[in-house]
Amino acid sequence: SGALPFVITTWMFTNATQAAWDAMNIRSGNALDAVEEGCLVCEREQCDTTVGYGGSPDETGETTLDAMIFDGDSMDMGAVGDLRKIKSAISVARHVLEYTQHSLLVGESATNFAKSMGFKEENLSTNVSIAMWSDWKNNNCQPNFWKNVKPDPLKNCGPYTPDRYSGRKKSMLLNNVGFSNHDTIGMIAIDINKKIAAGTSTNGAKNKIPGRVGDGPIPGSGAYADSAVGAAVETGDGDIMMRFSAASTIVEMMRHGITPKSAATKLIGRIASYYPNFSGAVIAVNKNGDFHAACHGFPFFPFSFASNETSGVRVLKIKCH
Ligand code: SD4
Repeated sequence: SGALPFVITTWMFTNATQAAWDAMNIRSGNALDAVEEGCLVCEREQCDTTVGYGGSPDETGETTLDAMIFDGDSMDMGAVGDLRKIKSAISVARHVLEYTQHSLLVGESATNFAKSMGFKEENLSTNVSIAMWSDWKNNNCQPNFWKNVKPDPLKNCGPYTPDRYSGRKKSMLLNNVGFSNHDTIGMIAIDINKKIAAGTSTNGAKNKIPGRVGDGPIPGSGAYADSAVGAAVETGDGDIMMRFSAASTIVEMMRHGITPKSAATKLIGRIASYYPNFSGAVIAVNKNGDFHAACHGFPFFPFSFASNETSGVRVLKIKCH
């Protein structure tokens, strides 16, 4: 910690972390460019199949994307939720930031906005996402996100296991540590001018009800940044985490002198006190580059970071409660 500039990213999305680092240090971009370029790598690589196209089909089989980018100097941001048929959600979010006075655009209207900005309309389904969906559908499992409707235990409705779907690259499985429905990329970058930016990108939750938007594009929930204080990002069960405004709560705690470690741990503990079975993780960073992660509901949480002190990208793992 303490070495700036600095990039930190949820999970073992090391190529994304490297791209963000290079954006600042080779291509002399700012923290915002770093977050966009880093998240774009995951959208292209379909990190864990939970970022980008071809993952998390909704009840109708469609993949939809959520993304946000947050500028901690200006407190300006842009986000898209339930974005359809456009692959690079983080760049559409950047366009919302750069070209509009809005913060969040959703659904088909967000698609139309993206098209008007020159983005290409594409089908986000792949053989893998269609296999995920038809497997769920054909096993006649009940929807996963309806209260009081449980899957039939006699049917093959168990948790999604990636190896059941051929065509999925081995490298895409590395990050699956018992947490296969929720792997947002959340990224924080601090550049040489001490500008802090944060962002998220995800295809949300598998078998979600159409129209569902997760925590990712919600300012103060999926990510929050304030260059005067620090930033936080989260990953996990967004439907639950959204109720706690985790990222902005952590930043406000740090503003009042609480350490990243204590802020992250307290927030995760508070969510767990209501939802003992939730899965999720947060990363908190202060403006000096001190960081800490906290997690719940799975054995451990890996994340990666890069600074002048790490030659290349380094991966850390913390144990969860
Ligand atoms: C969501 N939070 O839409 C996202 C998914 C996720 O880590 O975090 N994955 O619920």
